[in-house]
Amino acid sequence: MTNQEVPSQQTQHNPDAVTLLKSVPVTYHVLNQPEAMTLRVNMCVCVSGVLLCLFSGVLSGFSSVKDQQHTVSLSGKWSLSNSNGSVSLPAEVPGCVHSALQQQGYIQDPYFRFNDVSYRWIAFDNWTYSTTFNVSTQLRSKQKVLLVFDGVDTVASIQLNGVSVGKTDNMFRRYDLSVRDLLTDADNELRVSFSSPVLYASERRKAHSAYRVPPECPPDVQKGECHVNFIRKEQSSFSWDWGPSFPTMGLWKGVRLEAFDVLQLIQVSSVPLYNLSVSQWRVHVQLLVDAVQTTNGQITLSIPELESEQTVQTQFLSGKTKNSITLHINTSSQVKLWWPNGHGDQPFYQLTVRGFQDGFLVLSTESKVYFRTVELVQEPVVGSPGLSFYFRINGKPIFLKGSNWIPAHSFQDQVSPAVLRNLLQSAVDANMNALRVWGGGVYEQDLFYSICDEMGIMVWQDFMFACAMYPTEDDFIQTVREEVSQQVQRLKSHPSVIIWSGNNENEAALATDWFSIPVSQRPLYRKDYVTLYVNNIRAIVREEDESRQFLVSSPTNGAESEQEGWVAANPYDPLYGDTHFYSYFLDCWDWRTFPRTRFASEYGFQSWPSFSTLQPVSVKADWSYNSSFSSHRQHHENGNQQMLQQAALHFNLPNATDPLKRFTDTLYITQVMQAQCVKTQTEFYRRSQSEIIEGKGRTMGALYWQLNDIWQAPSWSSIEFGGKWKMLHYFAQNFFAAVLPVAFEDNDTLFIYAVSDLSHDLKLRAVVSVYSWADLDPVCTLKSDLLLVPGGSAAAIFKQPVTALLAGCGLCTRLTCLLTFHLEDSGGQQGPTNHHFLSSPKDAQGLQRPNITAKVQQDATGYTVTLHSASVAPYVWLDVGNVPGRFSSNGFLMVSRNRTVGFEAWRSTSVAELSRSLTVTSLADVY
Ligand code: BMA
Repeated sequence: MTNQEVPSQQTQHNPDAVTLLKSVPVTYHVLNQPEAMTLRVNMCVCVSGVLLCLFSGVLSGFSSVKDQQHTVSLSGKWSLSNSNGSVSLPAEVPGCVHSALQQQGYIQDPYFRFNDVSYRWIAFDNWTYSTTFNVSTQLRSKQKVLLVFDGVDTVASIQLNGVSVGKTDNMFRRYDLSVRDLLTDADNELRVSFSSPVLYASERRKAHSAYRVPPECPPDVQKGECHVNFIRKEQSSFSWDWGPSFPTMGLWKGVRLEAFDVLQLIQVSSVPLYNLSVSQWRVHVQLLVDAVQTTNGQITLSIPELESEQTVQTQFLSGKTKNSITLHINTSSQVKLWWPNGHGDQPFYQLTVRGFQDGFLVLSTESKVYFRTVELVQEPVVGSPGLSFYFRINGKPIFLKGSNWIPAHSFQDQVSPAVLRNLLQSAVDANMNALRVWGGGVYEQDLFYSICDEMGIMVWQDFMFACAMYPTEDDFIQTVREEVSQQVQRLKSHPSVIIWSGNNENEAALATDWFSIPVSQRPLYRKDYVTLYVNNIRAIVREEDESRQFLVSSPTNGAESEQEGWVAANPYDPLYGDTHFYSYFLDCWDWRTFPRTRFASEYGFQSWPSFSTLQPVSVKADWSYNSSFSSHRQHHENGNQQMLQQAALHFNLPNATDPLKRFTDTLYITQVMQAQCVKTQTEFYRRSQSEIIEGKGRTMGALYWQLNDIWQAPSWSSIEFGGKWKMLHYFAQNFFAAVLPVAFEDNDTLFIYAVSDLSHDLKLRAVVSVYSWADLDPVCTLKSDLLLVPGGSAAAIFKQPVTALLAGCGLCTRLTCLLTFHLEDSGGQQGPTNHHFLSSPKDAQGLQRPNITAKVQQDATGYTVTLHSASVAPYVWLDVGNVPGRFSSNGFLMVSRNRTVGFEAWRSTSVAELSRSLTVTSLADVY
């Protein structure tokens, strides 16, 4: 194992320097600000090789000190063995058993074909991680030494040098164990023995004999394990309707020793709060500190860039305690605000925190502070019996555009920074400004939230409870309480996090009786629900974080649910709160089927990933839509049939005689269906933002289900496992554009709305072009009058009966023609060009094979593909197989003879490779 001793916070000093410092007062200047940063060293002494200095004057940008803390990382190579010792191998920490077995060649890729089932045994065995390490005498001489585990997955007992030092039962908690007296000069042996999470969950279920806590098991189609609600672990790790069952075990985050004499800073958080009445910002800083003994001290906070500094006297109490201090920001400072993507920049300030004891510096840390306010507005709506439900950031109502985030891999150790960055960049590149971290996965790693801060992605953060009832035994509640308080402390400094939500769909599960609970027993389950989410989780969140609201569930009626005793009669009520809506059989091209909700936090349709994503985990025998592989990867009951049924409403289904072509065409048609369905639904939500119709509307959020995938399988995602964009993600780029024209028909009248997320008003007109399916030149073009479209609104800009429109346009009928349209102002086109089909493409007359030819080229800006088409081609899809990267646009309607798109490669490639790999498919090609 690696055994690196790193002094944390302070730099090691050369003892030779002591003489100099002792006799000559030295003044340190920090570059650029000599005055503000002056520090006098009055005296220094050297104790056990550690330099202790007494300072006076203004401290900043410098640290040295009494309490030299040591961090010894215990991450690296460990040993791993199963319960009877038949398997024994090296294992990386952080990591998990499955990853270790794969890395050492004991198992194949767990994602290959049916391996999720073949490797089921792994999670039924018990596994022990062990390591030996040495520590210096210096470290052992410290007053306190903590053995810190940032994440233990999940049920384990920990032994140091043969002595039991702790037990764990919650993968979402950090554990720190006091171990100083157990450390020796010789090799120290650390063992972490994991119990099978599957067997543990089942034992907990048995122990809870009083009543069942449903669902006991997942549906058979998921091929998963039972009773996941009895273990505080990623709920989807026992299988989900888009994911495999890999109940992991392991040290999934870092392990280290922390040694100190005075105190140890465990967590620092900073929450900016704005006082409207005096127009002043303050930053509420909380330090979670572990002190060896109670001492008086002093804490200094400063944000030099805002000329704000504050020093308070404090007491560091013995043990683990929170110290809260408020830094008032100088009112004359111009504070730059953090904005969501598309609404402004994401500036931050550096906050410096220093703690002193008896004049000695005992803690020192720096962190980023982003200033923004967030409000969830639930207030009466004119013309409606319900309440509004929208977010106001820095006083500005913001329409949330985005998706839902699930774990990016079954094995969290394989979620690299590059994977996170790529997925989040893809979200931003599709004009998203929000993601919901869904409650059946994990609280994401710090980097996820830091990237969201940087990119302006707002995060709706669920607590990790999903689609189930949960037990409320005392030990369960206690571990959840610790989990919640640690997670809130860890995440609350991130401006990206705008709301906490207690769980995924558990209010709905209770209210609409998913689990057939007898009426007489329902009060019991309601009581458990309120105990867990309201009396415990909500209470802790409110105590820890006054800057954000807490919703008990998603979906929920929010304030109305609270009125109804936390479980509303209909949590899906479009008049209140958020909704989740799925309907696979109703025609998704018909906007009337969608609820005109205040906020759509989930909705979606499945599709298959592309062939290049499936190929590495399958063999030739699997490459048909009816293969056992295709059924095996589908975890949603009847999902494969549902996709084809929905697709068949508007498209001819692929019927090629060549089996491989038929398979790839079918993958394509599922993506076309999904992209078009989610487009229609999202456009409906965006155009509903300014209207109230029959009390419903003022929709202020559209987060489709789901952004990413956990493995290579059919799902609701818009990005495939591995990062490849599905057609839906390319569509999202357009349907989430800041300025968007949306068309729909109501009683045979065509409406075009202009939707704008901009802050300023626009004067726009709609330009509508009518094309014949058989011809690449427009039949006619219509223009509306200019209309004022206020920033942050949706306005009807064009209205005409379809029959009149077609009659004025030559020989067009619904079957022979289609429309494209865009918005323009005096400066030219605003937003993307959109289209509206007047009939299902399967009924279109004149649609032909376009015989598209493509030429790949490379210029100074990168790779381009120039297409040439012989006729109108819907859903033109470019695919370069397994060359990772993305096109500038894809899946588009081609109504021109030529079109050039860019390709951004994510690794080095060549014109030759791209030309070889490129396929171009359009709708008529699969008929
Ligand atoms: C919602 C989500 C997930 C699920 C998805 C698709 O209910 O919260 O639980 O994966 O629908 O069924």
